[in-house]
Amino acid sequence: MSARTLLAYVTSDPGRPLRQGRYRSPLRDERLAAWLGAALGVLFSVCFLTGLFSHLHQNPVSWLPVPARPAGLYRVTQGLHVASGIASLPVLLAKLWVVWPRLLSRPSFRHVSGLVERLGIVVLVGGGIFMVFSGVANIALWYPWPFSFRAAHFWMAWMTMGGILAHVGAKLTPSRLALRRHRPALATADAALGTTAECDHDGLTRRGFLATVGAASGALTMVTVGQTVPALAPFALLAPRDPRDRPINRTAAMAGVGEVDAASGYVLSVEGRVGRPLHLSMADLAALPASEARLPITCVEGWSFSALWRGIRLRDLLALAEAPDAAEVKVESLEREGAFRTSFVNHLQAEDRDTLLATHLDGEVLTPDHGYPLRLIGPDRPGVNQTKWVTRLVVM
Ligand SMILES: Nc1nc2c(c(=O)[nH]1)N[C@H]1C(S)=C(S)[C@@H](COP(=O)(O)O)O[C@H]1N2
Ligand SMILES: [Mo]
Repeated sequence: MSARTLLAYVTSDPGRPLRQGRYRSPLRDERLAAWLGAALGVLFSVCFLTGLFSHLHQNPVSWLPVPARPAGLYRVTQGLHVASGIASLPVLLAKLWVVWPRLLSRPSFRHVSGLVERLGIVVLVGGGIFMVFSGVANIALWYPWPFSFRAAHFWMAWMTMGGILAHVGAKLTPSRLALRRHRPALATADAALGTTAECDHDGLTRRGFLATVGAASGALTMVTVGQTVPALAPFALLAPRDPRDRPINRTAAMAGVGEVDAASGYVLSVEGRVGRPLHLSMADLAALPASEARLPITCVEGWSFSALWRGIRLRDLLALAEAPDAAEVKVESLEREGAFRTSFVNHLQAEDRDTLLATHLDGEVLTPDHGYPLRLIGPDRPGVNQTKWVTRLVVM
């Protein structure tokens, strides 16, 4: 059976469950679709813009270096990114529920614009579901797909936003009209949806439905956002990681980093475009002046915790190595392979007084899993760029 016959079968055979109008609900109307659409538009836009900021951090471009200040900016934007994505889940489901009879209706391709609109909706619905699903799966560290999460999540975001813009363009006027009307006219759009639209029915009212969706969305936010908002940490029942435990995604063992001590021959090298290359033993490092900074560590997955870090300022090491002004640095780990074994520090972040090669976390020597003997920690950087087990700095 071809896909086309199958679609015709489920949507038009009077005995089939998905036949249009089979499930009559007065809630399936344009006005509710418009409200849910507006909410999704806001949530997806916040998600998209904060996602672009995160992408810029992880795929730096030379003409737009991300500043080091405000130090907690990435913590806020990435918290918003994950929270708005999670909050959109019930809204997306509700919107699909409201409009699906129309999605399954037999398309009329008499006008090219109708075909274009329908194709846009395929991108929009498929993209929206993919974005929310892949994002939530990534938080759960679950990768049930063969492709790169980051590339797919990034490119699909553009396609979904394109679909949203086209959809908003097509629906702006009808939605405005639907929102302005107090009682929707029975004969128009509602009839096209195959539903009746009386307001005096026994089930949920439109307002009640919206309130339920809003409450579901708020509840989901409430049980997850504590992974990045300390005051709400006790309620973060559904967050996969508790920031109060200082989560670790990759342990020293997972990264293949064995025991590091004075006897293991560890050195920190500073090389590249420098006047005086450095090779510092653990004793050399201990003799350098230490500084302190209170900085958050913010995983792209949405959890964060703030801590007091102590270590050597990156800019002091660069000065010692006689690096040129506005130097940029590639930071390398003892880890042999793995996507996050290196990171890039732009000149704004390299010059910042709080960008440290940390030796201590909250007054204690780093544990091997937190990056002993030396880990990068800098203001306004995603967790993936806070490289652990640092052994080499290459000045560029
Ligand atoms: N070398 C190396 N550094 C790394 C990683 C890694 O896999 N390898 N993971 C990063 C990620 S994704 C995060 S969120 C932070 C977490 O730091 P923590 O493990 O000390 O909490 O470390 C970062 N540093
Ligand atoms: Mo992370």
